[in-house]
Amino acid sequence: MNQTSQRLFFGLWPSAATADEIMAWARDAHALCGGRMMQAEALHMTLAFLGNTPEDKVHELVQAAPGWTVPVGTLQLKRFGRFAGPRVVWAGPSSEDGERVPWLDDAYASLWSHLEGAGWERPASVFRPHVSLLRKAGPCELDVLSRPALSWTPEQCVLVASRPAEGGSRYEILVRLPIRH
Ligand code: 2AM
Repeated sequence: MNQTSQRLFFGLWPSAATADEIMAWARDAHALCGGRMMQAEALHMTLAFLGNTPEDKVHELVQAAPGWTVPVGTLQLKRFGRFAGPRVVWAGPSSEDGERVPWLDDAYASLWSHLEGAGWERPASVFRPHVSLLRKAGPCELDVLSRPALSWTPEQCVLVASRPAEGGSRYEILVRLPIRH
């Protein structure tokens, strides 16, 4: 196929072991809310969504991103949440600073300052870190769900192409960025 653009995003990717742990959250949420459960290998936390990107820009990013170091720490997934519009149910982090996790905000800012240097525009919307668990979920009262905090130190920050596939999207990792603990 002669592609003219690719749908891109940057995200933090869990190891297979952490993804298995996150799937326990997805199963709890699915029992309550229904919808379509994410597959373990597709779980991630989006840091920057770029959307449809022309091939020349994809090429530029693939060349530049291996030189961008992203600071990474440990986060605690502690809460379930829901985006009503896209009907997504997610797992989200908390810290002593409430819902903000300082190193995650730093990782977001660091990645976006690299992207701005490459001509991309930082979104005006607030960064709401989350790992999507369900899509097309029904309305549900998430307060009844609780799980022990799940500790996650992301091993990878990656540039990913999202391709349409049966039953959802298929994600292909294009670049692994260096991380700094
Ligand atoms: P999600 O992180 O809430 O699941 C690839 O599509 C990834 O980018 C998904 O993880 C998705 O949402 C996120 N994404 C899709 N469309 C988006 C948009 N318009 N703004 C921000 N993130 C988006």
